[in-house]
Amino acid sequence: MKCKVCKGPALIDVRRHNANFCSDHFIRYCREQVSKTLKEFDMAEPGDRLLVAVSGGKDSFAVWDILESLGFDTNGLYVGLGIGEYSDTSGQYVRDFATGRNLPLTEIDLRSTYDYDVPTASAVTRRVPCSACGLSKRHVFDKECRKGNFDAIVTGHNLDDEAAVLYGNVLRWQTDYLGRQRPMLPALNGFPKKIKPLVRLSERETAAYCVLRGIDYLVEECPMAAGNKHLSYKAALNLIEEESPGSKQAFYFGFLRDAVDRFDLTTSDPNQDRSDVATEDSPILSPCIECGSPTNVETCSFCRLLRRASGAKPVPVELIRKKY
Ligand code: Q46
Ligand code: ZN
Ligand code: ZN
Repeated sequence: MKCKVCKGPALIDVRRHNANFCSDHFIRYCREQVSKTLKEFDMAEPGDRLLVAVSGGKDSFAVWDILESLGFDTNGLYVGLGIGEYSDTSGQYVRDFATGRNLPLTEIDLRSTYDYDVPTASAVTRRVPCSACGLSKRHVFDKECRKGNFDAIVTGHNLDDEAAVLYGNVLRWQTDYLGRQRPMLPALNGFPKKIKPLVRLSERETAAYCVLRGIDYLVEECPMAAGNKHLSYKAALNLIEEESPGSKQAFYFGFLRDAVDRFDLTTSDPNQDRSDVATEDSPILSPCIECGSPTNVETCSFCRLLRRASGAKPVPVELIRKKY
């Protein structure tokens, strides 16, 4: 196996591009893919200040490292979710990464800032853990992005993540969600710009990138992810990809090219507060009466969650895991 670029011994194959790379050229390939994505979807320009949401896993470290290498002014943001040992360990990985590279890091811990954690919020609101978690993270991301006047909030979603979400949404024709599956959501109506620069890289590639860059990441998955439908969608797509390399990329990028514009970015249902994906065509947004975030209802969903979860008796992770 020879590197496509230098013809030296290759370390990794990227079957969907029919290419093999040595370590240096694989790292270069990953950075080029991100650079191409940033331009293609109008995500960021040189000099932009980017707030990178980091979890301790391979994807968020890879995107942070790549954006740094491309010369962006980055700041990490870690949200302590209070998911038992998993959160304690992931927080330590993030701190070590930031300190080791001398990168600025903002930490917001849900328990010490809002007096709740994800397992407790899930129990008291009867939301599945990932729904309570996603709502909390989105609120903190938006708030910190506005507060720090960053140009965009960056998340480490990769090609496998996006293809799996798309697969699930298509399987059930969740047209409300299909419209928001863009790798770049512009800043609108008081919401910051949101970007996913890793959508051209697979999960295997972000893991290999971290290994080759000597990045120590948390391999363990969040214990709340078990039973998450996306895992089975990923497994299904992996089978197809194995038989026909390039299928995931064709599926996701074909959707972005030919179909995403046919779906609305927002819902008109006032009971579903989807203001985080608001556009010019959205229902009128006004400040949440409690936190001031833009919303299409009186009190935003985060503040409604907060009312019920904040100060509630903490619920252990194990109890929630058994339930879902
Ligand atoms: S952290 Fe949160 Fe994920 Fe854990 S509870 Fe679900 S959403 S799985 S990215
Ligand atoms: Zn090479
Ligand atoms: Zn609010």
